[in-house]
Amino acid sequence: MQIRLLQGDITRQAVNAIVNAANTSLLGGGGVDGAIHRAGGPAILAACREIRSRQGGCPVGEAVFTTGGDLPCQYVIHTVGPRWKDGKSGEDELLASCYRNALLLAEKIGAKQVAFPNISTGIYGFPKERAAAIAIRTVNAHAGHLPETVIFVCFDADNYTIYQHLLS
Ligand code: AR6
Repeated sequence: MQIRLLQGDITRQAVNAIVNAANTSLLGGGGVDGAIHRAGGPAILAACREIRSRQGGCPVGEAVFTTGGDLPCQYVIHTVGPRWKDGKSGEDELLASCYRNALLLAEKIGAKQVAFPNISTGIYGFPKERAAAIAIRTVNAHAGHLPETVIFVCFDADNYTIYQHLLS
């Protein structure tokens, strides 16, 4: 598995699948979720509503997938990160589950390249360094399966610097 790092906007990534840091409602929100729904158009929300009617949203730590709509990617894998509380409420395990379940879903749909944002490190307040270590560890543990390429797309300079350091 190849791991790549870049700083930028995940909605511009022409890969098989990008991952969304959604919430349990799957109805959109701020941050990267808002950006994905804005750039991807109504087809993504329509697909999310269909999933909601089937299974009633997406629990924290799990993942579902939809079309990429108008985005240059084929699929969006929506996962729901944990809100940071005190670090003793299962946040680490739930964040690892997000990456693991998104990767398993990517494998299932045959996605060769997958781009991840820094799940939970924005509105949900997860400490960035701690989240990056979990993300890298969980992606490494999935090596040997699809996807062939994982791209960490950092939006903010802090995350980019942290990943640069941890991946070097
Ligand atoms: N491309 C890549 N990364 C981005 C982009 C973008 N266009 N925009 C923001 N980020 P956040 P969370 C980064 O807040 O913490 C939503 O309202 C951002 O810099 O998007 O998991 C959902 O609906 C940060 O590093 O997600 C939920 O309610 C990372 O994406 C809640 O926010 C995650 O920040 C989820 O909070």
